[in-house]
This record gives sequence, C-alpha cells and structure tokens, in this order.
Amino acid sequence: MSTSPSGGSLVFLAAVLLVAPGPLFAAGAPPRPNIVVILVDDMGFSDLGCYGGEIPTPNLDKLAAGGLRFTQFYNTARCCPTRAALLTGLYSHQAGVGHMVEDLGAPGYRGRLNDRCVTIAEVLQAAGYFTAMTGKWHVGQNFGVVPWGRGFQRSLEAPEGRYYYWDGEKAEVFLNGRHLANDDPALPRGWYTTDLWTDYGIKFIDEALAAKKPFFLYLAHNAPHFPLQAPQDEIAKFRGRYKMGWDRLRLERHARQIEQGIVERGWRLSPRPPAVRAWDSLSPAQQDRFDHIMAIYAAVVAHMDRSVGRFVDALRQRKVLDNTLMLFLSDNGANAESGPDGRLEGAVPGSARSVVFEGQSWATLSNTPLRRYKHFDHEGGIATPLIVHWPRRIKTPGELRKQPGHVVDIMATCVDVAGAAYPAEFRGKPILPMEGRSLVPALDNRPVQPVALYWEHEGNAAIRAGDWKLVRLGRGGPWELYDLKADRTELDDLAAARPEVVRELAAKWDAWAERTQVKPYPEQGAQEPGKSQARGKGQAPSGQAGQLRIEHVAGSKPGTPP
Ligand SMILES: [Ca+2]
Repeated sequence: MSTSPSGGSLVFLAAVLLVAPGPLFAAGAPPRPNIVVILVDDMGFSDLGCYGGEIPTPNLDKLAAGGLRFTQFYNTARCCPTRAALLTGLYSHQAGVGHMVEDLGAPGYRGRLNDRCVTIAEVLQAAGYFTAMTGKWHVGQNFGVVPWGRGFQRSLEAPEGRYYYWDGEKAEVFLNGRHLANDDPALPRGWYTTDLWTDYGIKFIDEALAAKKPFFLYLAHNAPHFPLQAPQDEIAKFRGRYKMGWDRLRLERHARQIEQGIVERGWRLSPRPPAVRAWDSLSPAQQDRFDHIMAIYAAVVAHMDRSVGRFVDALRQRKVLDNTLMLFLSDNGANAESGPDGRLEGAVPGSARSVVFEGQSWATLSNTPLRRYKHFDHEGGIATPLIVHWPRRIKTPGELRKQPGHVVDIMATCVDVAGAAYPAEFRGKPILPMEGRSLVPALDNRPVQPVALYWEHEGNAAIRAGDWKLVRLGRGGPWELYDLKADRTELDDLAAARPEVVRELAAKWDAWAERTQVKPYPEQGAQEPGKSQARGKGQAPSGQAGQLRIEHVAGSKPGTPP
C-alpha cells in the first residue's frame, strides 16, 4: 500500500516550519517515545478486571499492573464529541462536533471537525512522527473530513462503526483513502473488526519502523458498541455465568473496586434505578434471555482484551514496547439505549445478522458504582478507565492516579512527550489554543495544573472545579451540586445547602459555554432533558433504539418478557 498525506508537500513544509520540534530533543536527548491511543466504544467504568469487573481482561490488567490507572478520568459522554475532543485537544463544540455527525446549523454543531483545530496527527506528523489510525473515525467523513485529510499518513477505518463482521449490513472500510470491497484481498478473509484494527495497527507500525520514525497510532475499537457481535464459541463460554444477576454482580464489583482503591469506601453504591427490576423478580426465561445478552457483551469485551494483548506482544517482539506511551480508555460510559430490556434479536444473536444491545439493566452493572449512562454528564456517562503504560518512564508500575483528567488533556500530553509545538496557525488558518494540560506530572504523582473541567451534551451539562461538581439534566434541568471527594456517586445533592457555590459554578459554566461555541444552541432538538437531537445517517439502527429518552431509561415501564 502506498499513499501520501493529502494536502501536498507545500502544506507539509509550512506545517514543519510552524511546528518544529522543541529544544527538548536536541542532540543527546533520549529518543522520543512512540505514542499509541487505544479508544474503546461504550465500555463502562467497571467492566475491566483492573477496575473491578468480572469479565476476564488479563491483558489489560497486565498493562495496568505495568503502568498506571487513573480513577478520575473523563470523556464527553458520547462517541463523536469524545473523538473530536481527544483528537484536537479542544472542547468538542469548539472543534465543531458538539453533537453527532449531522449538521445542526450552529457553529458548535456542524457535525465535522472544523478548520479552527488541528489533530494530534497533524501536530505529530509535522514534528517528524509517522502517523496512523485504525478503527472508528466518526468525526465527519460524511462531510469529507477524513483521516487522510487530517494528518494520518496511514489509515484503515470505518467512517462511523456499528459493525463487527465483514458481511455486516453496515460494513465498509477505507484503506488509506480507498474504499475497499469487504472481501478485498488486502483484508483477511472473514474479518472481524476487533482483530482487523489490531492487524493493521501492527502493519502500520512496521511501516513506521522501516521509515525509522517514532510513531503515533490511534486505534479506535468499535467494541463494545452495539450491535454486539462475537464468535459463537466465545459467547458460549459466558453462557450461564450471568445468571447470578446484576444485583449480586454489582455488589461484587463494588467490593473489588474498594479493595483495589478505584473507589472510596465512603462512596455509597448508587441504588438500582426504578426501571431496572430486581433480578430475583424475573422468571427463569427472562433471566436466561438477560444472561444471553450479557454473555455476548462479555465475549465482545474479552475478545477486545485479547486483541490488545496481541498488539502489546507485537510491540514487545519489535522491541519498541519500552519506549511507547500507551493510553487506553473508553469514549463514554455504558450505554442504556434500548431501555431496561436491552435487545436480543436475530436468528443467531451475536452473529453478523443480529441486533444486540446491552440495555439499561446491564449498563447499570457496567457503570458500577456510578449513576446514569452514555449521553449524561453524571459520572456514569463521563467517567472512563484510563490505563497509562510507558515502561521507560513510569517508575511506580501498578499505582493509581487520582488526579482528575479529561480527553482534552491527551493533545497536551502528546505535544509534551513528543517535544512538538502546538501551532498558532495551520494551513493559513488561526488555530484555537489547546484546552488541556499535560498529564506528564501525574506520571510521577505530581499535581496536574488545576483547571475546571466542563461538559455539555444534548442540554445535559456539568462543571467540575476541584471536588465540586455541578451537573444538570437537560437545558431546563435544575443544577445539582455534589462534593465528589465525599460522594463520587452523586447521591447527596447539596444545591439547596450551598446556593453560593451553585451560583459561582453556574456562572463559570455559562462563560465557558459562550466561549466554546456550546452557545448558540442549534435550533433543533435538545429542549428536553436527555432527548437526542435530530439523528443523521447512521445515528440509530431503528426508529427508537438509538434514541435515548429519559422516560425510556429511567421510567418505570415494565420490561417486555422474552
Ligand atoms: Ca461511544
């Protein structure tokens, strides 16, 4: 395969002049690290073994044992905005992706990365890195914003994800800008995305090594996003294991989280939401159906873990693991879409022709001990595991880091460790200053520069300043105030007791919203708490499944028996 980065050599030269490597890497300096960001899709806070889960994830647990686990790291609660913020170091509305990939008209909601931002790939390519991505893109390919146009010299990507198997209904892949037939000989026969992204990630790294360059790889798994699909023999291994039910499993996860130090003993386990039924109240047939759903979810996560293990082994075999900074995280909390029953549809659930959603009941387990889910700015929507692995640099493997961080910090961290310079202009356009802070001090357990962190999605909103968090449901929702040091699970609303804190933080949030293109709001949608705005192509598999309504998630509608 061969292709050149789009934009041409003049643009590249201009970028090099703007973003020359900093003085950190003068003669005699240690070699710059390779950087790998592995992003998973819709995985909950407690699904990994090293965050309390019972799904076997030995490879990620080993990565955590050799690296660091952050306990208070945040995404933006949804696929597209997290990707936009991660890739650019800006809040997602600043980069034009405040919602999904439909154009809602307002500047913060154009549905694709705009020209006021640069991607990590653009910055690192200009600093001499070999840049590559594999996996789910989802920041505006439908509008022509593509990896090969935004700094990635190599890419094998899915514009929006939502498939696993080569013969899935929505399956389509682009290799370095070329649309491939799903049975193209360049692809392994009968491919499954979780393996494909890793295979090509390793291929691209081999190209970087041949070019004798440090590499930046962004590997964005679509796992474990719906439709959940995995090989039948792998699903079979988990069948029956989940008949213990979500109530007992939540208690077990919570106990392990306390033991591991991920969760403080004083944070109460959030109660089971009213819409989620007590496991023991279900009939054996209902329990069997739910067991089947979670067996498929667990198989998808376990397969992803093995794929990460294979990737790490490949780096080790190539003798580049030691000086590779690897970050592993999820793009939003577990997904309650489809409501408490989830979905289990198709002649062979888990196959390419089936539709399986985890659903609210199991998503509550996935987010133990936190409240709410994907879409929401309560902790269950925005908290993610973050594993940081870098043997050469991390002196205290296995430790936890409690410094709060946000996906906007990843750009600043990459710029820092690569000795790159973040540009004031790119391709003749002024670029907004990055919002994040380098996480490098946290590697040595020093404080990261303290700043307030902000969120907005579909009217849901939050600000975290120190241990205070102000959060609301929908634009019209009242602000709730929590002291996260005492109450990470957001159960004791202090808004009435501390009105002066509410006023101060709400004013800060408003100023941020004005500054970052959260406002003006788009005309359509988001008037009701948590209700999805207009859905563009690829936003939902059917009329209701991809759309989250609070009444559907949190309401008391009894579930449909199998
Ligand atoms: Ca997602």
